[in-house]
Order: sequence, then structure tokens, then C-alpha cells
Amino acid sequence: MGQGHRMSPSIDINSDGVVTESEIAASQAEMAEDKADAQRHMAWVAMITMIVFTAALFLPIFPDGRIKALSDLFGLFYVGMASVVGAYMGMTAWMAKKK
Ligand SMILES: [Ca+2]
Repeated sequence: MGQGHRMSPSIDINSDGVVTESEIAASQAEMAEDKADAQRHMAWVAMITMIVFTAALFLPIFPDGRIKALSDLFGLFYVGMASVVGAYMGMTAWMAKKK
């Protein structure tokens, strides 16, 4: 190895038409970072949605009757959101341990 081989030009950082090992490694690191960013963003959105939703339920715009009727659905909503946050935290902890 070390000769490099031709691949998609976006990976070719110095645009010499050859993709070296270090350029592949750099692009993979960048992809992993993008993925981690997306997952972190998703966990934050889920957490904020849960907080905003809970706060909204206490506003007088939701009648008690409707909240009672939808309580089963709310349960599913909380479990879903919490599992997104939990999965992210678990995965982050696991990744940190793996290093
Ligand atoms: Ca190159």
C-alpha cells in the first residue's frame, strides 16, 4: 500500500487525482464526526421536545378532558423520546469505552 488508488474526487483532499491512505482515513474520520453530530442533534431535539411538550401540557390551552383521553398516547411519546436520548447516551458511553 501507500501507492494510493483512484476514488471519488471529494476524498482527494489535495486534488492530485490520487487518494492516499491518509486521505481515506481523514474522510472516514470526517464521516464519523458528521454522524456523531447528527446523532447528538437528534438527542437534543428529542430532549427539548419532551421538555417543551411537558411545559405546554400545563398551559390552559389543553382542556383536562383531552389530556386524559390522550394520556396513553402521551405515554408512548415519552417512551419514544426517552429511548432516543437513552440510546444516544448509551452509545456514546459505549464508544468512549471502546477507545
Ligand atoms: Ca490526493
